[in-house]
Amino acid sequence: SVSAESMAPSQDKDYIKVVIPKTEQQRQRIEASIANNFLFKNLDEEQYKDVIDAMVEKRVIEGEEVIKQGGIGDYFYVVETGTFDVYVSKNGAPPERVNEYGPGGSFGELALMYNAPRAASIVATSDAVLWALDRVTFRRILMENTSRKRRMYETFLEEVPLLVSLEPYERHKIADALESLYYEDGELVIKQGDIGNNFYLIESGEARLTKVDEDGVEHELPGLKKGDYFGELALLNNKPRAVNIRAKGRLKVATLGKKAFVRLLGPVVDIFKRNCDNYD
Ligand code: 1OR
Repeated sequence: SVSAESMAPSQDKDYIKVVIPKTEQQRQRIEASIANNFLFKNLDEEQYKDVIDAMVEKRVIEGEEVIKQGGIGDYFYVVETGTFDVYVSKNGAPPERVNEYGPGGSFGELALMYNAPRAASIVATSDAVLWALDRVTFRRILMENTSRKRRMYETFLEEVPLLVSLEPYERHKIADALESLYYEDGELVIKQGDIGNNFYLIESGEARLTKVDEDGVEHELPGLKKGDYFGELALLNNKPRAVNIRAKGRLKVATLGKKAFVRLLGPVVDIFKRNCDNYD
C-alpha cells in the first residue's frame, strides 16, 4: 500500500546534510532540550551530531499557531521553553483541546512519519523557543528508530486491558518510552521494601507474587500473566514496594521509568486507583 511504502526507510545515501550554523551555547541548549526525549535515544555519535546541526531555532509569541490541522508536514519540533496547547477538530466540529506540551516535549512527527496531513493544531500559550528539524533529516535519522519501536509494541499495547481506553496516539507515546527486559525463572523483578522506580507490563511469560508478613513468613499471592501490569503502587503512593515479584519461567516485561509513568499514564490513574481496592 501507499502508506507502507512511505514508511520504508530511505536507502538513498546521496543526501546533502543540512547544517544550520550555531553557537556552542545554542548546541548546549538543544542538548538540554532533547536530553530526556525518547525519540533521540539510541542515536550514534554521527546521527546525534547531524540532528543538532540540522535544527533551527524558532521563537514564537503567545497565541501563535505553530501547526495547523490539515496542513502539510514540514518540520518536527522540540520545545526548549514555553508552553503549547493541542487542538483537534473532528468532522468540522469546533476544535477541542486534547493535549499540551512544555519544555522537553516534542510534536509534529505524525505528518512526517506517515506522509499525512497535520492531525492537530498547536498554539503557543506563552512566548516560547522551539528547535525545528526539517522533514528530510527527521525521516533520515529519527524515523527508523521510532517507527520500529511503535510497530514492535503496537499489537501488544492494543491488547493490554489497562490501555484500551487510550487514543492510538497515546499508545504510540507509551511505545516510544518502553524498554523490554528479560528475567530467568525465579529471578527477582521487584523486592518488597525497595523504593520503586519503574512500572512493568508483562509482554510474555508469568510472574509470581509473594508477601512477607510481620512475622517474616512469606505468603504466595495470585500470580500475573501476559497483559497484566505491576509496580504502579509504589509510584502512585511513594511507598516502598508492597510485595516480591519473581519470574515464573522466562519472563519478558516492558518497563517505563517513573517520570514517563506519571506523564503518559495520567489518563489511567483512576483505573489504577479503582483496581487498588481489589488488592486488599
Ligand atoms: P502532526 O505532524 O500530525 C500535529 O502535527 C501534532 O500534534 C501531531 O503530529 C502530534 O505530534 C501532536 N492526536 C494527534 N496528534 C497529536 C495528539 C493527538 N496530541 C498531540 N499531537 N491526540 C491527543 C492525545 C492525548 C488524540 C486526539 C484525538
